[in-house]
Amino acid sequence: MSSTSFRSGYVALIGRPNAGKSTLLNRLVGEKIAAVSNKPQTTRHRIKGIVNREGGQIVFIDTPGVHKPGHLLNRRMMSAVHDAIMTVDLIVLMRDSSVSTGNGDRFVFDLVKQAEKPSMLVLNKIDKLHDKAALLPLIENYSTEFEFAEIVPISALKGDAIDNLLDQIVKHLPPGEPIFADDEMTDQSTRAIAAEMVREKILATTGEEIPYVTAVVTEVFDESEPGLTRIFCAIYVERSSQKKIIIGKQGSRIKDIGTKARVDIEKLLGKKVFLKLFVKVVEDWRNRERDLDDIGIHQ
Ligand SMILES: Nc1nc2c(ncn2[C@@H]2O[C@H](COP(=O)(O)OP(=O)(O)OP(=O)(O)O)[C@@H](O)[C@H]2O)c(=O)[nH]1
Ligand SMILES: [Mg+2]
Repeated sequence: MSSTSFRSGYVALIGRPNAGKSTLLNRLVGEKIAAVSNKPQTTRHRIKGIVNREGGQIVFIDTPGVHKPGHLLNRRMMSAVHDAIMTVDLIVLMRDSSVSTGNGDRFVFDLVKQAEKPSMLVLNKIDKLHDKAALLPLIENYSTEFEFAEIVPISALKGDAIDNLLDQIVKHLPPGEPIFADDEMTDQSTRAIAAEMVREKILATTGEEIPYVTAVVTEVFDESEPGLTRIFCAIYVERSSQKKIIIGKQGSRIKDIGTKARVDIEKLLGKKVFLKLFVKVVEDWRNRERDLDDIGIHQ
């Protein structure tokens, strides 16, 4: 492959919460680097994932799902979306094809339209459709309003049509050299991914308000002992009643969260992990600049 035909660039994954953006990112990168859950607003900051193909390098930017911001946390999440849209070469608008259109869709769509950049529409979760003909009205609806460079139906979960998606994306990137070395996978530190894995298990094992009032920070990441990484993570909640829920009866829930998160972190590091979790009550952290900075959700 001559260097002139090589293509490279940044691609933003944009969409409503739960569209499957982080599921796709993990699949493309081939490692679990982003938290995934069936609760909306799982992703809180931009996560880069680098994918190398024969003819190009794609730097994906996973973003928080587009929603109406309430707390300062949510405002920062939405500015992460705007910043991503501004800086990329190509926008991938991702939509859950198994749910019907709502007002939120309109809002995401307008964001993409206003960017005036090459954009692709990815219709995800086709594995949930009994009849693929259900895609047709969606395709028709979207394509009358905007000239998408491509419309690609996929299943991020099952891995259907992913190769084709990557081919289509590379085609729409500008010619250029690789941006990152070919052994680089993400911009996320292992300590940040460890915290996200813990948060993912909290999202999976709790309901109601807990997912939204919880943040996780890795406070100790000690690799001094060969073959064993010691990780201490602080779980932030806003009230002591929420702390009780996270801990569970005789510590059963926090133990379960720790065991499950440890499995994922060990897989990522390829090493044994000692994981210690503790819960901190930090009132109103979602509205405080300092706490958000500490948690790694930057402006
Ligand atoms: N059946 C099916 N489920 C999927 C597919 N892709 C993602 N999901 C599920 O959809 C839910 C949301 O997935 P995420 O990847 O966390 O969605 P997201 O768009 O990153 O969500 P936010 O971070 O909240 O914006 C999870 O339960 C996934 O397992 C798919 O192709 N098929
Ligand atoms: Mg996500």
